[in-house]
Amino acid sequence: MQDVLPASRRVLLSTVSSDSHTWNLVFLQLFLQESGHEVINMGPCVPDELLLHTARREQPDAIVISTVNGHGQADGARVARILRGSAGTSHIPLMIGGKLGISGTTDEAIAYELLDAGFDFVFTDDSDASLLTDRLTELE
Ligand code: B12
Repeated sequence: MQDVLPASRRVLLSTVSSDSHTWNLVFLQLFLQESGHEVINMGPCVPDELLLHTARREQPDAIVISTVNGHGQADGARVARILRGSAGTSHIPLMIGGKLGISGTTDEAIAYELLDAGFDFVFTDDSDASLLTDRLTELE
């Protein structure tokens, strides 16, 4: 019997404009690449406009945003609305994860706010990273 390999996705990996943390991005890049996905890593402190233009140009299979400085709640919601409201990016699956708020705890209310702003999937800090690869593999 032949093994069925999971689908390989082209992922645009970013953080939000205020967030200078970098090792979360390095971790996710390596994790996704080792899971068979292609990653375009935009690095820290990505301005909304740069993310918008890069997503429009690259047409990735998914945009994954990692944020840990606590401002993902506000910055993530803002950039989701921009990506969702723009021709050329509104159709791209959008995910966010990390430490989403400033309280340091898992806040379900923040997750719902981010879903409401336009994210397809929200991963809280205690989410198993394998859930991310599951969601990527399941994309149409
Ligand atoms: C190193 C560090 C810094 C360095 C960053 C250097 C760099 N270039 O990366 C410096 C000193 C610059 C820094 C600054 C700040 N930091 Co800092 N920092 C840290 C520290 C000590 C380690 C972060 C790290 O590298 N972890 C290793 C990586 C691999 O793990 P991770 O970031 O936790 O990510 C994991 C998960 O969150 C998850 N994950 C992350 N993203 C995603 C996305 C998806 C989709 C999924 C599925 C999972 C996922 O997977 C990762 C691996 O398990 C943490 C405390 C800690 N011990 O975690 C604080 C911490 C992240 N920092 C914090 C804060 C508050 C700040 C500052 C605001 C401090 C200040 N007042 O200036 C600034 C913000 C700067 C900015 N503009 O963003 C807080 C955030 C609090 C919160 N969100 O509740 C923390 C948690 C410290 C604390 N306990 O208060 N920081």
